[in-house]
Amino acid sequence: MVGRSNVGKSSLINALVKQRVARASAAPGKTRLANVYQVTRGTGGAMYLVDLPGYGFAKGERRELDEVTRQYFGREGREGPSPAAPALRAALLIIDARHPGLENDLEAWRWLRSTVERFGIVGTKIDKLARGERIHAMRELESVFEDAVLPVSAVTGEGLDELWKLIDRLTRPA
Ligand SMILES: Nc1nc2c(ncn2[C@@H]2O[C@H](COP(=O)(O)OP(=O)(O)OP(=O)(O)O)[C@@H](O)[C@H]2O)c(=O)[nH]1
Ligand SMILES: [Mg+2]
Repeated sequence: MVGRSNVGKSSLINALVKQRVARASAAPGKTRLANVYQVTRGTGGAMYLVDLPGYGFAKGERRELDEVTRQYFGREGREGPSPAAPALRAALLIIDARHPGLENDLEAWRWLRSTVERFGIVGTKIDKLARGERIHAMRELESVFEDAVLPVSAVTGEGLDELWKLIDRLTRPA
């Protein structure tokens, strides 16, 4: 899970596993380290959901992504915290559906595109948008990120089944 601070990455992990494992908070900058959660599901082997620190929180932050995230996905990340081989590390870029096209999200997207083989884009907090706003926001998101964007909400549970399917697709061995 990669995304701006306070966008709802930790909440999404909790919603996906239907448990409070990750610490979420109304104050940005809650997650400071890579938190790795091993998930065992009915079929298939174990997989790891990784909650990464958000970006855009610290003032004067010069890089588009924090060092933990860069190391996790970067070439230097081979000894990183996840037992998964780097080639099997997929990213989910989590965007606040209310704010398409923020500069730091775009920078993160560009960085992922050039670094991570597989990634998907998720528009979260979709519950905060009324029907009309939502259509507009999703269209905007898909045009900015040049790809399908999955609308989800950690609060209502909308889109979580589809998110699991996306995760399955991204983590399936080639
Ligand atoms: N309405 C709504 N609120 C949400 C949703 N997801 C998260 N939130 C709220 O957004 C705030 C931030 O959530 P976190 O999950 O801590 O965000 P984060 O991305 O992990 O933040 P950092 O750890 O700082 O990077 C909390 O107050 C959550 O309750 C959602 O889908 N809908
Ligand atoms: Mg967090």
